[in-house]
Amino acid sequence: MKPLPPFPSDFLWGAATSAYQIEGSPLADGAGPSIWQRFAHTPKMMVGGDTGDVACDHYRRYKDDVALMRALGLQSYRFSISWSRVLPEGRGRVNEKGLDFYSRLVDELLGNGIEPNATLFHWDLPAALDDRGGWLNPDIADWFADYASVMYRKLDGRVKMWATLNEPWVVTDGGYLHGALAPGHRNFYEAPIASHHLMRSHGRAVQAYRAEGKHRIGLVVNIEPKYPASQSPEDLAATKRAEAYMNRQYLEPAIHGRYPPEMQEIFGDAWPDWPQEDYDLIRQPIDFLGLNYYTRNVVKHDPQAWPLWGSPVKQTQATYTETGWEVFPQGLTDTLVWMKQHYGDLPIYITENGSAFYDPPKAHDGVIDDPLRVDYLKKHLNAVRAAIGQGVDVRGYYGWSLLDNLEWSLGFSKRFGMVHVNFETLERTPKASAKLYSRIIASNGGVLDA
Ligand code: PNW
Repeated sequence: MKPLPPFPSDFLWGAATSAYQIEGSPLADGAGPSIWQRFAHTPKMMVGGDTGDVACDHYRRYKDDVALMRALGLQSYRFSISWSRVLPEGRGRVNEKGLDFYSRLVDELLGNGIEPNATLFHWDLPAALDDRGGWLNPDIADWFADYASVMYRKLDGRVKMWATLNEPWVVTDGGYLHGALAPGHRNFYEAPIASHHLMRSHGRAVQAYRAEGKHRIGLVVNIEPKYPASQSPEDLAATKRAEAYMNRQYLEPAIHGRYPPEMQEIFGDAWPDWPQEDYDLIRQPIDFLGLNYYTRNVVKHDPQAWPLWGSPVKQTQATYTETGWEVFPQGLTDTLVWMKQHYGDLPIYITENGSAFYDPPKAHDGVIDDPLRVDYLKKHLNAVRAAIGQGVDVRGYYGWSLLDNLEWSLGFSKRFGMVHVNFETLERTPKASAKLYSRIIASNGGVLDA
Protein backbone atom coordinates (compact mmCIF):
# COMPACT_ATOMS: atom_id res chain seq x y z
CA MET A 1 0.00 0.00 0.00
CA LYS A 2 1.15 3.52 -0.85
CA PRO A 3 2.05 5.53 2.28
CA LEU A 4 -0.49 8.23 3.08
CA PRO A 5 0.58 11.79 2.26
CA PRO A 6 1.06 14.32 5.08
CA PHE A 7 -1.50 17.06 5.63
CA PRO A 8 -0.69 20.32 3.83
CA SER A 9 1.27 22.67 6.09
CA ASP A 10 -1.58 25.21 6.21
CA PHE A 11 -4.27 22.57 6.97
CA LEU A 12 -6.83 24.04 9.39
CA TRP A 13 -7.69 22.05 12.52
CA GLY A 14 -10.87 22.79 14.41
CA ALA A 15 -13.98 21.58 16.18
CA ALA A 16 -17.64 22.36 15.58
CA THR A 17 -20.81 23.00 17.59
CA SER A 18 -24.19 24.62 16.96
CA ALA A 19 -26.14 27.25 18.86
CA TYR A 20 -29.21 25.41 20.14
CA GLN A 21 -27.16 22.32 20.99
CA ILE A 22 -24.78 24.07 23.41
CA GLU A 23 -25.77 27.62 24.32
CA GLY A 24 -28.65 27.31 26.76
CA SER A 25 -30.43 30.52 27.88
CA PRO A 26 -32.44 30.45 24.64
CA LEU A 27 -34.66 33.38 25.64
CA ALA A 28 -32.06 35.48 27.46
CA ASP A 29 -31.42 39.15 26.78
CA GLY A 30 -34.42 39.69 24.53
CA ALA A 31 -34.02 36.66 22.23
CA GLY A 32 -37.15 35.36 20.51
CA PRO A 33 -38.12 31.67 20.58
CA SER A 34 -36.91 29.38 17.82
CA ILE A 35 -38.73 26.34 16.45
CA TRP A 36 -36.41 24.20 18.58
CA GLN A 37 -37.50 26.04 21.72
CA ARG A 38 -41.09 25.14 20.86
CA PHE A 39 -40.36 21.60 19.70
CA ALA A 40 -38.33 20.77 22.82
CA HIS A 41 -41.15 22.09 25.00
CA THR A 42 -43.79 20.01 23.22
CA PRO A 43 -44.51 16.84 25.22
CA LYS A 44 -43.06 13.60 23.84
CA MET A 45 -40.92 15.17 21.12
CA MET A 46 -37.60 14.82 22.95
CA VAL A 47 -35.99 11.70 24.41
CA GLY A 48 -36.06 12.07 28.19
CA GLY A 49 -37.96 15.35 27.90
CA ASP A 50 -34.61 17.09 27.44
CA THR A 51 -34.51 20.71 26.24
CA GLY A 52 -31.93 23.30 25.27
CA ASP A 53 -32.86 25.51 28.24
CA VAL A 54 -29.45 24.97 29.81
CA ALA A 55 -27.63 22.59 27.44
CA CYS A 56 -23.89 23.22 27.99
CA ASP A 57 -24.56 26.72 29.33
CA HIS A 58 -22.13 27.97 26.71
CA TYR A 59 -23.99 31.29 26.46
CA ARG A 60 -22.66 32.14 29.91
CA ARG A 61 -19.48 30.04 29.91
CA TYR A 62 -18.19 30.94 26.46
CA LYS A 63 -14.96 32.41 27.82
CA ASP A 64 -14.13 29.18 29.64
CA ASP A 65 -14.96 27.22 26.52
CA VAL A 66 -12.68 29.35 24.38
CA ALA A 67 -9.93 28.83 26.98
CA LEU A 68 -10.55 25.10 26.65
CA MET A 69 -10.25 25.33 22.85
CA ARG A 70 -6.98 27.15 23.24
CA ALA A 71 -5.67 24.56 25.70
CA LEU A 72 -6.49 21.86 23.15
CA GLY A 73 -4.65 23.82 20.47
CA LEU A 74 -7.63 24.32 18.16
CA GLN A 75 -6.84 26.63 15.26
CA SER A 76 -10.44 27.25 14.25
CA TYR A 77 -13.89 26.99 15.80
CA ARG A 78 -17.06 26.42 13.81
CA PHE A 79 -20.19 27.67 15.57
CA SER A 80 -23.64 28.74 14.46
CA ILE A 81 -25.58 31.91 15.09
CA SER A 82 -29.06 31.78 16.55
CA TRP A 83 -31.18 33.85 14.16
CA SER A 84 -33.84 34.57 16.81
CA ARG A 85 -31.27 35.94 19.29
CA VAL A 86 -30.35 38.55 16.71
CA LEU A 87 -33.83 39.10 15.21
CA PRO A 88 -36.39 38.01 17.82
CA GLU A 89 -39.21 38.17 15.25
CA GLY A 90 -37.00 36.77 12.51
CA ARG A 91 -37.13 40.04 10.57
CA GLY A 92 -37.15 43.74 11.26
CA ARG A 93 -35.98 44.78 14.71
CA VAL A 94 -32.41 43.84 15.67
CA ASN A 95 -31.79 42.77 19.27
CA GLU A 96 -28.44 44.41 20.00
CA LYS A 97 -27.80 42.22 23.05
CA GLY A 98 -28.13 39.05 21.00
CA LEU A 99 -25.87 40.42 18.30
CA ASP A 100 -23.41 41.44 20.97
CA PHE A 101 -23.08 37.87 22.26
CA TYR A 102 -21.64 36.73 18.92
CA SER A 103 -19.44 39.80 18.72
CA ARG A 104 -17.97 39.02 22.15
CA LEU A 105 -17.53 35.36 21.23
CA VAL A 106 -15.65 36.30 18.07
CA ASP A 107 -13.39 38.72 19.98
CA GLU A 108 -12.67 36.05 22.54
CA LEU A 109 -11.74 33.57 19.80
CA LEU A 110 -9.50 36.03 17.98
CA GLY A 111 -7.88 37.07 21.25
CA ASN A 112 -6.91 33.43 21.73
CA GLY A 113 -5.63 32.96 18.19
CA ILE A 114 -8.62 30.88 17.04
CA GLU A 115 -10.15 31.49 13.62
CA PRO A 116 -13.96 31.85 13.78
CA ASN A 117 -16.05 29.97 11.20
CA ALA A 118 -19.70 31.06 11.41
CA THR A 119 -22.75 29.18 10.15
CA LEU A 120 -25.82 31.38 9.68
CA PHE A 121 -28.43 28.64 9.96
CA HIS A 122 -28.08 25.43 11.92
CA TRP A 123 -31.78 24.51 12.20
CA ASP A 124 -33.08 26.95 14.87
CA LEU A 125 -35.50 28.96 12.74
CA PRO A 126 -37.21 31.89 14.52
CA ALA A 127 -40.66 30.69 15.63
CA ALA A 128 -42.19 33.94 14.35
CA LEU A 129 -41.12 32.94 10.83
CA ASP A 130 -42.45 29.43 11.23
CA ASP A 131 -45.80 31.09 11.97
CA ARG A 132 -45.57 32.59 8.49
CA GLY A 133 -44.83 29.22 6.91
CA GLY A 134 -41.12 28.99 7.61
CA TRP A 135 -39.23 27.35 4.75
CA LEU A 136 -42.49 26.92 2.84
CA ASN A 137 -42.91 30.66 2.37
CA PRO A 138 -41.00 31.95 -0.68
CA ASP A 139 -40.36 35.26 1.13
CA ILE A 140 -37.96 33.46 3.43
CA ALA A 141 -35.13 33.98 0.93
CA ASP A 142 -35.37 37.73 1.59
CA TRP A 143 -35.77 37.29 5.34
CA PHE A 144 -32.67 35.10 5.41
CA ALA A 145 -30.61 37.49 3.29
CA ASP A 146 -31.62 40.43 5.51
CA TYR A 147 -30.60 38.53 8.64
CA ALA A 148 -27.36 37.42 6.98
CA SER A 149 -26.58 41.02 6.04
CA VAL A 150 -26.96 42.12 9.68
CA MET A 151 -24.37 39.51 10.60
CA TYR A 152 -22.00 40.36 7.75
CA ARG A 153 -22.08 44.05 8.68
CA LYS A 154 -21.39 43.28 12.31
CA LEU A 155 -18.77 40.54 11.96
CA ASP A 156 -17.20 40.35 8.51
CA GLY A 157 -14.28 42.53 9.60
CA ARG A 158 -13.40 39.71 12.01
CA VAL A 159 -15.01 36.52 10.64
CA LYS A 160 -13.40 35.32 7.42
CA MET A 161 -15.28 32.06 6.91
CA TRP A 162 -19.04 31.91 6.59
CA ALA A 163 -21.53 29.19 5.75
CA THR A 164 -25.13 29.83 4.77
CA LEU A 165 -26.97 26.61 5.70
CA ASN A 166 -26.02 23.55 7.68
CA GLU A 167 -27.31 20.38 6.01
CA PRO A 168 -30.40 21.42 4.06
CA TRP A 169 -31.18 17.71 3.56
CA VAL A 170 -31.64 17.14 7.28
CA VAL A 171 -33.74 20.30 7.61
CA THR A 172 -36.17 19.02 5.00
CA ASP A 173 -36.06 15.29 5.62
CA GLY A 174 -36.24 15.59 9.41
CA GLY A 175 -38.35 18.73 9.67
CA TYR A 176 -40.83 18.46 6.80
CA LEU A 177 -40.91 14.86 5.58
CA HIS A 178 -40.46 12.55 8.58
CA GLY A 179 -41.14 15.03 11.36
CA ALA A 180 -38.52 13.79 13.84
CA LEU A 181 -36.98 17.26 13.95
CA ALA A 182 -38.52 20.73 14.29
CA PRO A 183 -40.95 21.91 13.02
CA GLY A 184 -42.13 18.27 13.00
CA HIS A 185 -44.15 18.16 9.79
CA ARG A 186 -44.74 14.91 7.96
CA ASN A 187 -45.73 16.02 4.52
CA PHE A 188 -44.58 14.58 1.21
CA TYR A 189 -45.82 17.64 -0.67
CA GLU A 190 -44.10 20.17 1.53
CA ALA A 191 -40.65 18.58 1.44
CA PRO A 192 -39.61 19.60 -2.10
CA ILE A 193 -40.93 23.13 -1.48
CA ALA A 194 -38.96 23.52 1.75
CA SER A 195 -35.81 22.25 0.00
CA HIS A 196 -36.24 24.67 -2.84
CA HIS A 197 -36.69 27.71 -0.61
CA LEU A 198 -33.73 26.63 1.49
CA MET A 199 -31.64 26.68 -1.66
CA ARG A 200 -33.08 30.00 -2.87
CA SER A 201 -32.25 31.40 0.57
CA HIS A 202 -28.71 30.10 0.26
CA GLY A 203 -28.44 31.88 -3.10
CA ARG A 204 -29.81 35.17 -1.76
CA ALA A 205 -27.47 35.07 1.24
CA VAL A 206 -24.45 34.49 -1.01
CA GLN A 207 -25.56 37.41 -3.22
CA ALA A 208 -25.88 39.58 -0.11
CA TYR A 209 -22.41 38.48 0.95
CA ARG A 210 -20.88 39.72 -2.29
CA ALA A 211 -22.41 43.13 -1.56
CA GLU A 212 -21.38 43.29 2.11
CA GLY A 213 -18.56 40.84 2.77
CA LYS A 214 -14.94 40.58 1.73
CA HIS A 215 -13.90 37.04 2.61
CA ARG A 216 -15.24 33.55 1.95
CA ILE A 217 -18.68 31.97 2.06
CA GLY A 218 -19.81 28.41 1.36
CA LEU A 219 -22.51 25.81 1.87
CA VAL A 220 -22.39 22.89 4.32
CA VAL A 221 -23.94 19.61 3.19
CA ASN A 222 -24.11 16.16 4.76
CA ILE A 223 -23.17 13.42 2.34
CA GLU A 224 -23.63 9.71 2.94
CA PRO A 225 -22.19 7.74 0.05
CA LYS A 226 -24.56 5.09 -1.29
CA TYR A 227 -23.36 1.62 -2.28
CA PRO A 228 -25.61 -0.95 -3.98
CA ALA A 229 -26.41 -4.11 -1.99
CA SER A 230 -26.08 -6.11 -5.24
CA GLN A 231 -25.54 -5.51 -8.92
CA SER A 232 -29.21 -6.19 -9.72
CA PRO A 233 -30.81 -3.46 -11.88
CA GLU A 234 -33.33 -2.81 -9.07
CA ASP A 235 -30.67 -2.27 -6.41
CA LEU A 236 -28.58 -0.14 -8.75
CA ALA A 237 -31.57 2.06 -9.54
CA ALA A 238 -32.51 2.37 -5.86
CA THR A 239 -28.93 3.35 -5.07
CA LYS A 240 -29.02 6.08 -7.71
CA ARG A 241 -32.27 7.43 -6.28
CA ALA A 242 -30.86 7.35 -2.75
CA GLU A 243 -27.80 9.25 -3.91
CA ALA A 244 -29.91 11.81 -5.75
CA TYR A 245 -32.25 12.32 -2.80
CA MET A 246 -29.62 12.78 -0.13
CA ASN A 247 -26.39 13.75 -1.84
CA ARG A 248 -27.14 15.49 -5.14
CA GLN A 249 -30.43 17.25 -4.31
CA TYR A 250 -28.57 20.24 -2.83
CA LEU A 251 -25.13 20.20 -4.47
CA GLU A 252 -26.55 19.87 -7.98
CA PRO A 253 -28.58 23.13 -7.87
CA ALA A 254 -25.92 25.01 -5.87
CA ILE A 255 -23.12 24.15 -8.29
CA HIS A 256 -24.82 23.30 -11.60
CA GLY A 257 -28.16 25.11 -11.35
CA ARG A 258 -30.45 22.07 -11.74
CA TYR A 259 -31.97 19.22 -9.74
CA PRO A 260 -31.04 15.57 -10.31
CA PRO A 261 -33.42 13.91 -12.79
CA GLU A 262 -34.30 11.23 -10.21
CA MET A 263 -36.15 13.77 -8.03
CA GLN A 264 -39.22 13.60 -10.24
CA GLU A 265 -39.19 9.82 -10.01
CA ILE A 266 -38.93 9.95 -6.21
CA PHE A 267 -41.56 12.63 -5.57
CA GLY A 268 -43.92 12.10 -8.51
CA ASP A 269 -46.68 14.71 -8.52
CA ALA A 270 -45.24 16.28 -5.37
CA TRP A 271 -42.23 17.50 -7.36
CA PRO A 272 -42.96 21.06 -8.59
CA ASP A 273 -41.67 22.83 -11.69
CA TRP A 274 -39.63 25.89 -10.82
CA PRO A 275 -38.83 28.90 -13.01
CA GLN A 276 -35.36 29.22 -14.53
CA GLU A 277 -34.71 32.42 -12.54
CA ASP A 278 -34.78 30.35 -9.33
CA TYR A 279 -31.99 28.13 -10.64
CA ASP A 280 -29.99 31.20 -11.62
CA LEU A 281 -30.44 32.54 -8.09
CA ILE A 282 -29.43 29.26 -6.43
CA ARG A 283 -26.31 28.80 -8.54
CA GLN A 284 -24.13 31.53 -7.02
CA PRO A 285 -20.35 31.20 -7.13
CA ILE A 286 -19.21 30.06 -3.68
CA ASP A 287 -15.74 29.87 -2.16
CA PHE A 288 -15.74 26.44 -0.57
CA LEU A 289 -17.89 23.43 0.23
CA GLY A 290 -18.33 22.15 3.78
CA LEU A 291 -18.73 18.39 4.08
CA ASN A 292 -20.32 16.74 7.10
CA TYR A 293 -19.47 13.05 6.95
CA TYR A 294 -20.57 10.41 9.45
CA THR A 295 -21.41 7.15 7.71
CA ARG A 296 -22.42 5.38 4.51
CA ASN A 297 -25.48 3.44 3.34
CA VAL A 298 -25.73 0.14 1.52
CA VAL A 299 -28.98 0.28 -0.42
CA LYS A 300 -31.36 -2.38 -1.61
CA HIS A 301 -34.52 -1.94 -3.63
CA ASP A 302 -37.61 -1.83 -1.43
CA PRO A 303 -41.03 -1.05 -2.86
CA GLN A 304 -42.28 -0.34 0.70
CA ALA A 305 -39.65 2.36 1.30
CA TRP A 306 -40.91 5.90 1.61
CA PRO A 307 -39.90 8.00 -0.15
CA LEU A 308 -39.07 5.66 -2.95
CA TRP A 309 -35.35 5.32 -2.57
CA GLY A 310 -34.77 1.82 -1.29
CA SER A 311 -33.82 0.81 2.22
CA PRO A 312 -30.52 0.45 4.05
CA VAL A 313 -28.92 -2.94 4.58
CA LYS A 314 -27.37 -3.58 7.99
CA GLN A 315 -23.75 -4.78 7.71
CA THR A 316 -22.90 -7.82 9.79
CA GLN A 317 -19.11 -7.29 9.96
CA ALA A 318 -19.11 -3.68 11.06
CA THR A 319 -18.98 -1.43 14.10
CA TYR A 320 -22.06 0.74 14.60
CA THR A 321 -22.14 3.91 16.67
CA GLU A 322 -24.82 4.63 19.26
CA THR A 323 -26.81 6.55 16.66
CA GLY A 324 -26.88 3.36 14.59
CA TRP A 325 -24.40 4.58 12.01
CA GLU A 326 -21.87 2.19 10.49
CA VAL A 327 -18.24 3.19 10.98
CA PHE A 328 -16.94 3.32 7.42
CA PRO A 329 -13.87 5.54 6.94
CA GLN A 330 -13.40 4.52 3.29
CA GLY A 331 -16.67 6.33 2.61
CA LEU A 332 -15.04 9.64 3.52
CA THR A 333 -12.30 9.11 0.95
CA ASP A 334 -14.88 8.02 -1.62
CA THR A 335 -17.08 11.03 -0.88
CA LEU A 336 -14.25 13.54 -1.22
CA VAL A 337 -13.19 12.01 -4.54
CA TRP A 338 -16.84 11.95 -5.69
CA MET A 339 -17.26 15.64 -4.80
CA LYS A 340 -14.21 16.59 -6.84
CA GLN A 341 -15.43 14.53 -9.81
CA HIS A 342 -18.95 15.93 -9.80
CA TYR A 343 -18.59 19.40 -8.39
CA GLY A 344 -15.15 20.50 -9.51
CA ASP A 345 -12.19 21.97 -7.77
CA LEU A 346 -13.80 23.99 -4.98
CA PRO A 347 -11.78 23.80 -1.76
CA ILE A 348 -13.40 21.42 0.71
CA TYR A 349 -13.48 21.62 4.48
CA ILE A 350 -14.68 18.69 6.55
CA THR A 351 -17.04 20.79 8.66
CA GLU A 352 -18.23 17.85 10.79
CA ASN A 353 -17.08 14.30 11.45
CA GLY A 354 -17.48 12.34 14.63
CA SER A 355 -19.20 9.57 16.53
CA ALA A 356 -21.53 8.93 19.46
CA PHE A 357 -20.33 6.14 21.71
CA TYR A 358 -21.01 5.22 25.30
CA ASP A 359 -18.37 6.81 27.54
CA PRO A 360 -17.22 4.99 30.66
CA PRO A 361 -17.25 6.97 33.92
CA LYS A 362 -14.27 9.07 34.80
CA ALA A 363 -11.45 6.94 36.28
CA HIS A 364 -9.67 7.85 39.53
CA ASP A 365 -6.92 9.56 37.59
CA GLY A 366 -9.52 11.81 35.94
CA VAL A 367 -9.21 10.10 32.54
CA ILE A 368 -12.24 9.33 30.36
CA ASP A 369 -11.20 6.64 27.94
CA ASP A 370 -13.14 6.61 24.69
CA PRO A 371 -11.27 4.06 22.58
CA LEU A 372 -13.96 3.70 19.91
CA ARG A 373 -14.04 7.46 19.31
CA VAL A 374 -10.22 7.51 19.25
CA ASP A 375 -10.24 4.78 16.62
CA TYR A 376 -12.94 6.58 14.61
CA LEU A 377 -10.93 9.81 14.66
CA LYS A 378 -7.67 8.21 13.52
CA LYS A 379 -9.26 6.21 10.73
CA HIS A 380 -11.24 9.14 9.37
CA LEU A 381 -8.23 11.44 9.38
CA ASN A 382 -6.29 8.82 7.45
CA ALA A 383 -9.23 8.62 5.05
CA VAL A 384 -8.87 12.38 4.51
CA ARG A 385 -5.17 11.88 3.75
CA ALA A 386 -6.03 9.19 1.22
CA ALA A 387 -8.30 11.67 -0.58
CA ILE A 388 -5.60 14.35 -0.49
CA GLY A 389 -3.32 11.74 -2.07
CA GLN A 390 -5.87 11.42 -4.87
CA GLY A 391 -5.73 15.13 -5.57
CA VAL A 392 -8.73 16.42 -3.59
CA ASP A 393 -8.24 19.93 -2.25
CA VAL A 394 -9.12 19.41 1.42
CA ARG A 395 -8.24 22.47 3.47
CA GLY A 396 -9.34 21.63 6.99
CA TYR A 397 -11.11 19.34 9.44
CA TYR A 398 -13.58 20.13 12.23
CA GLY A 399 -14.38 17.37 14.68
CA TRP A 400 -18.02 17.03 15.75
CA SER A 401 -18.20 17.92 18.44
CA LEU A 402 -16.14 20.03 20.79
CA LEU A 403 -18.56 19.23 23.64
CA ASP A 404 -21.13 16.58 24.46
CA ASN A 405 -24.36 18.42 23.72
CA LEU A 406 -28.08 18.24 22.98
CA GLU A 407 -28.31 15.73 20.14
CA TRP A 408 -31.57 17.29 18.89
CA SER A 409 -34.59 15.05 19.55
CA LEU A 410 -32.28 12.41 21.07
CA GLY A 411 -31.54 14.88 23.85
CA PHE A 412 -28.43 14.35 25.97
CA SER A 413 -28.57 10.57 25.54
CA LYS A 414 -26.01 10.53 22.71
CA ARG A 415 -22.56 11.92 23.33
CA PHE A 416 -20.52 13.14 20.34
CA GLY A 417 -18.09 15.31 22.31
CA MET A 418 -14.32 15.10 22.42
CA VAL A 419 -14.83 16.91 25.71
CA HIS A 420 -17.16 15.26 28.22
CA VAL A 421 -19.86 17.41 29.80
CA ASN A 422 -21.45 16.43 33.09
CA PHE A 423 -24.97 17.74 32.55
CA GLU A 424 -25.61 18.05 36.28
CA THR A 425 -22.53 20.08 37.22
CA LEU A 426 -21.71 21.28 33.68
CA GLU A 427 -18.10 20.35 34.35
CA ARG A 428 -16.02 19.81 31.19
CA THR A 429 -13.44 17.00 31.01
CA PRO A 430 -11.40 16.32 27.87
CA LYS A 431 -11.73 12.66 26.87
CA ALA A 432 -8.82 10.60 25.54
CA SER A 433 -9.99 11.54 22.02
CA ALA A 434 -9.53 15.25 22.81
CA LYS A 435 -6.04 14.60 24.11
CA LEU A 436 -5.17 12.64 20.99
CA TYR A 437 -6.67 15.38 18.82
CA SER A 438 -4.39 17.93 20.56
CA ARG A 439 -1.37 15.87 19.66
CA ILE A 440 -2.60 15.42 16.11
CA ILE A 441 -2.99 19.17 15.75
CA ALA A 442 0.39 19.93 17.32
CA SER A 443 2.10 17.52 14.91
CA ASN A 444 -0.08 18.48 11.89
CA GLY A 445 -1.17 14.86 11.72
CA GLY A 446 2.33 13.43 12.25
CA VAL A 447 1.33 11.31 15.27
CA LEU A 448 -1.05 9.34 13.05
CA ASP A 449 2.03 7.59 11.64
CA ALA A 450 3.64 6.94 15.02
C1 PNW B 1 -25.46 16.54 12.01
N1 PNW B 1 -28.36 11.74 8.86
O1 PNW B 1 -26.75 16.02 11.86
C2 PNW B 1 -25.70 17.93 12.56
O2 PNW B 1 -25.12 18.94 11.79
C3 PNW B 1 -25.35 18.07 14.00
O3 PNW B 1 -26.03 19.17 14.55
C4 PNW B 1 -25.62 16.77 14.73
O4 PNW B 1 -25.49 16.89 16.10
C5 PNW B 1 -24.65 15.76 14.17
O5 PNW B 1 -24.74 15.65 12.77
C6 PNW B 1 -24.79 14.37 14.78
O6 PNW B 1 -26.05 13.84 14.48
C7 PNW B 1 -27.06 14.92 11.09
O7 PNW B 1 -29.41 11.15 9.20
C8 PNW B 1 -28.25 14.31 11.39
O8 PNW B 1 -27.73 11.36 7.87
C9 PNW B 1 -28.69 13.25 10.65
C10 PNW B 1 -27.92 12.81 9.59
C11 PNW B 1 -26.73 13.43 9.27
C12 PNW B 1 -26.30 14.48 10.05
